[in-house]
Amino acid sequence: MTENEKLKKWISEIAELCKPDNIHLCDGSEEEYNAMAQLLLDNGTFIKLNEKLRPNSYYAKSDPSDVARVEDRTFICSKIKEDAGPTNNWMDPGEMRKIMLGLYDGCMKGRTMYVIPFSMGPLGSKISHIGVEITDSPYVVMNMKIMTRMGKSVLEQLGSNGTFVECLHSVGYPLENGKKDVPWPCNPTKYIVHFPEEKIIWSYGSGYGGNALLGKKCFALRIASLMGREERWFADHMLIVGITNPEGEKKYFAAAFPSACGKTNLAMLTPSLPGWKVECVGDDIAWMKFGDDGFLYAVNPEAGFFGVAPGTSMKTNSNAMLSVTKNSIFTNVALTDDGDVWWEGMTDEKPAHLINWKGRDWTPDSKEPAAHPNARFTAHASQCPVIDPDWENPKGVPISGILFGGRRASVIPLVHEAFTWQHGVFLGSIVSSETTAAATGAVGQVRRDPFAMLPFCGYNMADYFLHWIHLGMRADSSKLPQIFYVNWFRKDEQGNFIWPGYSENIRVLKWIFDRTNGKDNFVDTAIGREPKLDEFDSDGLGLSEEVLHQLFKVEKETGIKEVESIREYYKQFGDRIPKELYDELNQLAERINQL
Ligand code: O2Y
Ligand code: MN
Repeated sequence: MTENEKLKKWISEIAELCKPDNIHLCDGSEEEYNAMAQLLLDNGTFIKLNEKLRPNSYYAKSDPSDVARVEDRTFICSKIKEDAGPTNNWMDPGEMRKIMLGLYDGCMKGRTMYVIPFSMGPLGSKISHIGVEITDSPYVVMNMKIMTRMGKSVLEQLGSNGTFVECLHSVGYPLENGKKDVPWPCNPTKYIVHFPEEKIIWSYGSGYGGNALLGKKCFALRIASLMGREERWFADHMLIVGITNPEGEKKYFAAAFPSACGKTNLAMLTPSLPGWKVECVGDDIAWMKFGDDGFLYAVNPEAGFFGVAPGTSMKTNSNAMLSVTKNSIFTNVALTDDGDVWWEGMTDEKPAHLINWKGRDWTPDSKEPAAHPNARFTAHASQCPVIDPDWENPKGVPISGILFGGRRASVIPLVHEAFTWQHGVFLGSIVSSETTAAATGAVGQVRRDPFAMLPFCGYNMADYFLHWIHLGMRADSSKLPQIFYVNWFRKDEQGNFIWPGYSENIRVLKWIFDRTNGKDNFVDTAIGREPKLDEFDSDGLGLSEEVLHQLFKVEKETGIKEVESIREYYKQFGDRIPKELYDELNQLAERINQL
């Protein structure tokens, strides 16, 4: 079993509460993975994909009620409500404990309880941390095998007295008195709960994605953000890329974007400019700690991609497509007649017939989509053709620049740089994006998503801003990453995108890269440093002078409105917003008024 005292005790406590028929301690072996797959095939959860077309890969469709993270059921149960802040759901920890213990009582009857020891980050790295997820879902075990380093090696690392984050998960579908299982067990009652003081995660009722793979959003962001505040490091919703210029110089960058802004596409970018190379360290989460040399180092705590499938194609992200050619799990995509997968946007031509994610016949004339908009692929990072050679370096990779971004049709230019770290934290705090058809609610509404962390910060977002300011103050400013803000989505008056995006984004990265070498390729504007137009590489794009100006335009009228909107948004945090951010806002207002 395990020699770890804390783990032994916890396993027996949870077994007593959840009352499973069996307990299985996961060793992380291929045999175990295959055995789980067989269980899921036997249960009708999985269909094996055509071995010739998609070797060693599986297809699952979830219950139609269990298709995405449930933000309204996600809670930060700190002792004091204000510590969770106005942007998190909160409940008293004692009250929540009572509810959850009631739900967990006997919830694994008739099932096996799987114990998954996992490491977020390369095993043994000073930046990494260990968790143990207890779950009654073999689908979760298989996804955790791809998304984390898990099993025997982690138990060895834990030893007899190592510590770990407790992550408890149940689909909430006990099989009592001979009740038959269903392909996607789940429960209409769902709770995704975090106890920040104890650093414990309790999840109930969902088998999907971030609700169930507790190493990802729950641990690597919500709980890790708390750990980072205590231990002076950053847990952030950021991709990490290595960029090499034609002269062979390599630098690493981290970038935070709200959803539907092409994060995975940027993480695996195929540059249009000759001689430039982009390599992927991670596509979703970065843990960043200061090294003994004073520089900031990042690791990707994950070992795989849980990427959104619709919209991914050989044109938009060939490296993601090539990452999922084998050994992958697909959830809520559509099934082709020859036993492969398909989703909207995958090919120009739509297949004549499919089985859609609801298990119904589908043709191009169908009214409902083939794949659910949040359909996912799970694939190991090592399968990515442009995975960075240092993606598992226990030291992490040194970060030269941090990018924030969002989807804005106007107001925000293609790229600007913060004047200082503090100004950069201000830019992170005001990240905003316009809603797309993929999100619920009205299309085109501006939503603030500070640091792209709104659903993922384990404590009061205003205190999180202060944490970023404090770590910057403590650091050697000459060694801090420079901070940038990008917007690929600016539109003209007719509503057409004026920047080509995708592979051409390397042109923006090139300017950023040169800035981190101190190149004098910028002009100061009211909002930050922007490219000197003759120093920005737009050769061959065929953009008119007018369009180029429009890409970088900062206007007084819209700028004043933006300042007002930021003031309004800051109000919800009351006096917890750091004074430094109001200083930045007031200075911005002054500069804009002088336009
Ligand atoms: O719906 C889910 O559970 C997946 S959400 C997700 C998955 C991978 C990367 N990012 C996200 C996100 O919501 O930011
Ligand atoms: Mn994400």
